Amino acid sequence: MKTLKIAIQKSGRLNEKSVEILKNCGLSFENYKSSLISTVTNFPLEILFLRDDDIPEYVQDGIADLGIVGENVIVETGAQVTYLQKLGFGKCTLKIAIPNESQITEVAQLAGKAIATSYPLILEKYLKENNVEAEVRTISGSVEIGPGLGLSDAICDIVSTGGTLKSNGLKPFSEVMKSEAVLIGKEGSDLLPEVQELLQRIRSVLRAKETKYVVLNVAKSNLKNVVDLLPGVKSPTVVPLFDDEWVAVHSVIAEHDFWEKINALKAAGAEGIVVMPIEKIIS
Ligand code: PRT
Ligand code: ZN
Repeated sequence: MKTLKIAIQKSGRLNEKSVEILKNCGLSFENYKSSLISTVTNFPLEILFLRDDDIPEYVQDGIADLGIVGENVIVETGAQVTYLQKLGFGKCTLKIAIPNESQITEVAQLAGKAIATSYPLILEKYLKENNVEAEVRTISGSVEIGPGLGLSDAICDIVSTGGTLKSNGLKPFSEVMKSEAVLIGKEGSDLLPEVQELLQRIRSVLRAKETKYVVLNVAKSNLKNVVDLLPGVKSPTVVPLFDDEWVAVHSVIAEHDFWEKINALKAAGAEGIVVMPIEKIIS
């Protein structure tokens, strides 16, 4: 059996969630902050802890079989890799932002302006697509102070809450790309059985995150109304109670409309609703 290598961020915004998803897949490994490599004891896998910027190329060149990294970094490095699975964390948007007092209202008005960014390739492509000739100034960090220092008229940077822009007197202007953490693999190669196994585990963890396990009691006279609201994995489980006028219903419900569903269940006669997290859903 081949020992796979997966590259994840050593420290930074994606490290904790990357470790968490691998642990939730049932993988046992030590997560020493000082080590660059960790061996999984119950799966043929080694974990490489790297700077996120290096991860796409490690995977492209086959030094690592898999990687977890933000889409913004993959696109900026230009590495040729395959997206195996979006992972639902590290969500952010690369945006152009301008000073609050700026009069610019259209992308075309960026012509001739200087834009500071750590993402020159993505920004240049965006400007080209919009037929705008602007000066791209590459800086490696603290891009948001560019306009205040007179270094640029605008910036292009990652935004998540928008707090950093606000505290630097900037406002978002246009969206360049959305990003989240993705699992990547080498381009053009068939998936090894070990990779398929890991991918199946990751997908079952992601599915479980989107759903909750619900147990509720309902009078038999209201059962049909309650069951009509519940999908279950196939269909809800109905269990008799000691009081034979009542039953317990077990089901799963989606996270995205959770409260609407709970309120509808209560209105349909559900009582004693217990909600539990699900660890994995294996299909
Ligand atoms: O050391 P290493 O090179 O590995 O890490 P890094 O410092 O380059 O990256 P890191 O850990 O900061 O971010 C890793 C990845 O997280 C990024 O490539 C994005 O895919 C993703 N991500 C998600 C973010 C953010 N959210 C984010 N908010 N990356 C950076 N930011 C920064 C942004 O640059 C800006 O300075 O946070 C600030 C804006 O945040 P808000 O909330 O104020 O809008
Ligand atoms: Zn980095």
